[in-house]
Amino acid sequence: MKVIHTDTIAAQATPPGRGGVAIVRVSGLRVKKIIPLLLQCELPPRQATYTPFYDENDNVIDEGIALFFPNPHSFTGEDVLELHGHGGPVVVDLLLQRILSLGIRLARPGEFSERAFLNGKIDLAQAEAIADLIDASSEHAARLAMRSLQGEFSREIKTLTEKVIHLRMYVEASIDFVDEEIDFLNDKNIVNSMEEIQQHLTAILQKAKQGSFLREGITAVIAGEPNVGKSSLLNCLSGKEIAIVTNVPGTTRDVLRDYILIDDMPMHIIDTAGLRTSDDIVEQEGIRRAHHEMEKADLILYVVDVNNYHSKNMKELELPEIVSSRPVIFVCNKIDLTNQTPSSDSEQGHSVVYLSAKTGDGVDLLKQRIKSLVGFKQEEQGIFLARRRHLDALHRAHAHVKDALRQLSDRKAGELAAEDLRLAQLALSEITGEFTADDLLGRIFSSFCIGK
Ligand SMILES: Nc1nc2c(ncn2[C@@H]2O[C@H](COP(=O)(O)OP(=O)(O)OP(=O)(O)O)[C@@H](O)[C@H]2O)c(=O)[nH]1
Ligand SMILES: [Mg+2]
Repeated sequence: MKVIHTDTIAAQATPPGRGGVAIVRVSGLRVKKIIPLLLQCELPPRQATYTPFYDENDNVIDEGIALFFPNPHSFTGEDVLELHGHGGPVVVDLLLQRILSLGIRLARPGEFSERAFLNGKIDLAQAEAIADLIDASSEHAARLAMRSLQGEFSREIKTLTEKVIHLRMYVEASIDFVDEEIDFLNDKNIVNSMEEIQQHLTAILQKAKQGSFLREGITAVIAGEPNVGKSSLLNCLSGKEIAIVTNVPGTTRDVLRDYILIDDMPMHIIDTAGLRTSDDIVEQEGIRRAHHEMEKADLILYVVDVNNYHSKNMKELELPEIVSSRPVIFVCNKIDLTNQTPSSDSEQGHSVVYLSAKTGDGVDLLKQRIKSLVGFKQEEQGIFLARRRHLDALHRAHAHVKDALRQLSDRKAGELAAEDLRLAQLALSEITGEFTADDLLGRIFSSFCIGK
């Protein structure tokens, strides 16, 4: 589907501020008209031309390289002009003002990518991969974003969607031709295909989940009683003196945050107020906030002082209820005081790491434990840098296929199974953007940078 946009858009594609080169990009129907006005020459397609850029009084604003990409062979699929000039904020502004005076408007964030999507140059997952590549916080994430941009994720989703469509057609045809005595409800092929699709979906979900850790990071909340060394652990993990550490119980009141990489896995770490009953109104608020953060956490690092811990059995620890409903690692801190060696164990079904936040001994073991607990693997083969919306769509597709199987095997309801397959197909096609609501598109592209 080719969408014709009547208005032509322009924006600086390079970051604002001073730099060697700045690029201004223009896309749309008016590009051909403004080239002679702006450059006083014609541009051959896709060839670099060194030329002055003129204002309305024939004064030279700047000079540099001009490139013309006639449609459809451009990023947006429209006529595109790129002007590479000097990277000074004032000169770029003058050039943009001149372009805007020629009946062109400033592009919204992500509008070039949105046009590329609407003109069928890239699908939605690829458009998102562009933003992810720009925003990548590690080499690993950047490589994965590039692979999605090249269409690897989309291809996998399309293959799966085709399998669903194929099966759906088969089921629907079987319903229509019941007279021909095709006993499709007992057709093993249908059930087998559904199970195969379900397995395929599970595998993709697994890879996508891995990728979503890489893209969005996990949130780990450090919690525990006062004075056990929570803030010391935050400082140690982040390598900065973020939190105040004192031997006064109840030092931390506010929620403190940092963002770190554990071998390329991004993690938001949050330090919280020590949990205890307190009459102090400020501390009470801090404890309330600590609970609030724990409720949202992907992982809780529950810190205990090893000196107290040893005298207790884990069962005797007075844990807040929330701790039992989240993945948790028990961090037995201050082993330097007991001369223990760092270790990583499982005790009564819980992950326990013995370390010293003061000396840093054992902190690497904690990092390894965090990675294995969230299922993070270093190898990137087959992982997709998925967004939450992709995971959500994959989960829905998975649930619909599961329902379809149930309709067929338990209730012998062929029509309902066909409907479930249709819903599974719809959920999958949201990922590549074949069926996506306009407001979702708006939300996705508005988070892009201007000029992209
Ligand atoms: N020897 C030793 N002391 C530690 C260790 N970790 C923390 N401490 C000390 O324990 C005291 C409390 O440390 P914090 O990091 O402030 O503890 P906290 O859990 O954040 O305490 P609150 O904010 O009051 O809840 C400080 O005196 C730290 O120096 C450790 O591994 N070994
Ligand atoms: Mg603290």
